[in-house]
Amino acid sequence: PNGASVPVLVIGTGYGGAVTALRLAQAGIDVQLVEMGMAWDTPGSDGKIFPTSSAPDQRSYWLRTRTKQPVSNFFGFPIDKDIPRYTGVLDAEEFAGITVYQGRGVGGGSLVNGGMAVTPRRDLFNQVLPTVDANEMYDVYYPRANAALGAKLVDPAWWGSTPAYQYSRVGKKHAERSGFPWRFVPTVYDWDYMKAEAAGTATKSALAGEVLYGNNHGKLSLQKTYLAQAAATGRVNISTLHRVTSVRPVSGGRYAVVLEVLNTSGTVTATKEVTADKVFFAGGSVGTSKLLTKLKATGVLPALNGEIGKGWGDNGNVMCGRANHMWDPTGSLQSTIPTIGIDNWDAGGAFAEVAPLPVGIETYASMYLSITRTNQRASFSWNPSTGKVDLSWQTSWKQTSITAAKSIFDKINSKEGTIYRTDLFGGYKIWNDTLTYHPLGGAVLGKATDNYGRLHGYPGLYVVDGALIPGAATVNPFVTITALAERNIEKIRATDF
Ligand code: FAE
Repeated sequence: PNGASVPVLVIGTGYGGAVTALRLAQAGIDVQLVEMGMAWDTPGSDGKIFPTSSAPDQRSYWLRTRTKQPVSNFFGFPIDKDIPRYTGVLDAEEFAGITVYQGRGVGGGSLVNGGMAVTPRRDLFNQVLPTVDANEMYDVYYPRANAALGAKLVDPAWWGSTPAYQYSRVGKKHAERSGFPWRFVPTVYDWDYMKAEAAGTATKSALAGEVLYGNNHGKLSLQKTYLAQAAATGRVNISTLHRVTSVRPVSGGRYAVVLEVLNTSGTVTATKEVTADKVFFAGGSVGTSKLLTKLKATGVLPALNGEIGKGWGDNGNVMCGRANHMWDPTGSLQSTIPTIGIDNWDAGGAFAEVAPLPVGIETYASMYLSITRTNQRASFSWNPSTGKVDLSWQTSWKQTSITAAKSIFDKINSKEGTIYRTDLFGGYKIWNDTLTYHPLGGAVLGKATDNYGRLHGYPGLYVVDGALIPGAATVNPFVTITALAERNIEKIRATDF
């Protein structure tokens, strides 16, 4: 309530926020979580919490009046449509040079993501986080994170025979025939549930195209893992449709946090102020960076250092599709949960996930989301004339990523005698080079913060999310975000409480 005083306030309920809440609560500390999105625990009039993926409705998007589908065209035809403005689950946040997709609601990105739980290669770790002890991470914190997230490998025998992974098998075959190493990656989907979906004994979710606008079943989102454990301690409270707009120091080394209460149309219906001993920023790379950039520039937190808003990257994301021959169908049934990655990091700077195109009919398309090596980094800055935070990313910077991804797919196309699809992203584009699913950085570990996420200039303020990671993770990022949060909160709990 307005005027309340709490020991710990956590802004955001994604990976960083969920880890922080659980570990502090287990240590006997009361935690107040604040989430701008909805709870996603109540079915709509159709009896489902999340909408059908083939029929996006207002639940699909965060405060948009038109959908913005990452694969925007179907056999060349645009498929976006008007929807009512609503506090939906997927935010397609548009900056000048890039659209950044993010989850909104209790669970953050875990509500909408593909569930690929990938640990970076050990030999690449110090390129990702140079100031972090890799031995500690691989011995303690990655295993702890993967266990709590419920990351598991698909049963290879089932994978090898189910129609739902025909597209993955084609992807693997083509990688192998061009000499690229590939590997199974763990995921956070309940594999027994997916087998039951395939057998027709459970309500379909991954096998019904659900993922981008939420999974009604099967997905081990944070609501089912970290946040369920946190709730079980009895020490965690979550306020939804509450957006933090300001954090300022007050007497006694405490902080006043200003919150806007939203209705489901996104209108602010009330403003509250609460005080906290400690505030953890867990709004995700973009959410945390925007907030800190604004608070520094507007003189609310002037002692934050010059690294705030810097070191932001897109994890080198670029998307493409290939057109297979008639003898290589990818299947009309495609599980939305990817299971394999093609590793050409050393030779070409690309790790490509074999992605689904779950449209319910045979498309002969092989889809890929590539994560690539790129040194392009953008900065957030406060724009006083619009009252918003801008991002300096330029679309042309994706060329490095396209070149890296081509190191895999040009070779496969030439080996298979196939071509790129030009009917998926509009304008005959081969590459979707205008988006990222993996925003990282903006309050980088060891720069904007100390080596454990303590913000310079303000004791009691911490960054605990993807903003800490300097722009790239070499693979899909949520396991690294989770493991880093595990490492940092262990230290902070032991020394700052
Ligand atoms: P995040 O999960 O984004 O949580 C931040 C939370 O804070 C959100 O719930 C926000 O609504 C909330 N918030 C922000 N600002 C405020 C504020 N001012 N006041 C109150 N609340 C606020 O942050 N990663 C993988 O590793 N594997 C995948 O397969 C994968 N697939 C993806 C697919 C899609 C479509 C998308 C969008 C992402 C995918 N990701 C994947 C990325 C992954 O979900 C992302 O890196 C993490 O969710 C980031 O975790 P954070 O804790 O940083």
